[in-house]
Amino acid sequence: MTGRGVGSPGSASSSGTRAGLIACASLALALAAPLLSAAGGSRSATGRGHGHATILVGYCDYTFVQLLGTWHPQRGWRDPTAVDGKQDESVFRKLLPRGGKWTLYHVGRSPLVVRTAAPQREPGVHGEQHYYAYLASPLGDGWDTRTRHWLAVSGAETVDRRPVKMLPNVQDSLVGMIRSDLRKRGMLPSGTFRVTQNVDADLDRDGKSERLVTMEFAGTAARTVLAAAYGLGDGRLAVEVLAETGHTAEDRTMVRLLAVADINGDRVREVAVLWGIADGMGVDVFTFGRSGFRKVYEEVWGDA
Ligand SMILES: [Ca+2]
Ligand SMILES: [Ca+2]
Repeated sequence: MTGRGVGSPGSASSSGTRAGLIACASLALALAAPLLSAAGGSRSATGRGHGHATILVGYCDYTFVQLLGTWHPQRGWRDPTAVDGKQDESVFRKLLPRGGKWTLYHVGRSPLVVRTAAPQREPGVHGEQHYYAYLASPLGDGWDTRTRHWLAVSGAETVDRRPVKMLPNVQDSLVGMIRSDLRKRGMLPSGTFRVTQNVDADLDRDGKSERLVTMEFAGTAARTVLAAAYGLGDGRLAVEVLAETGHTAEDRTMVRLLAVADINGDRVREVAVLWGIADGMGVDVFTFGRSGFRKVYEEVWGDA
């Protein structure tokens, strides 16, 4: 995998932001769990201004960081094509300088800080450009396939060190509510499933946790669904499917929660999803707000 592209962003999953609502009195209990102690996490993003720095968002595996997109206080979220629409090499090199400092996030792990060597650009098979830089010191061996992938952020003033609570991978009451809601809406296959990721995190700092759950269904309708649930403040629960696998050749073959961190320091955490297709991989980044989740990047690359 060298960061070579197989397609352009934009083929968003049809499941993108389909939200449903559940009325449930017990929800307050489920979602009002306080944040884990911030002890040791007081250096989290502050929400203060960033000046005019552009924040870079990338994907990292063992050896390289690949640019997914950028965030700027005035320009907002932009994908690499928008950043470098004229394929201006100088812009690219300015965005990814040699010795660039990146913070790596992975759900369930403490942030890592790494530096990159000189940047490189490589054309994808459809003519788009992919931007990446090898790590000055590769992460090395010892990372398994589930922890070799990280979300990478550069240019941010702060590091989001608040803990993300990894819950037991069991069908607890909230997972049951999510499953029931999606089943009613025809968005889940029947049959047994297992929970492979069950994460509590206060995305918007309102003191109440949001829930992110990955469910893997077995059997003839085998499928993986990554869903999110959040309270609306009036006793109702909203449920969205952020990513899912499918059965056609173009469908995703794997989806997994990659990272939960406040990339741009606006006090609201973003959610990154790693996914696979038949001949490549990709990452989606979602923001979270009053209207739920919104996808701001979708980048795909492959082995071709
Ligand atoms: Ca919250
Ligand atoms: Ca944020």
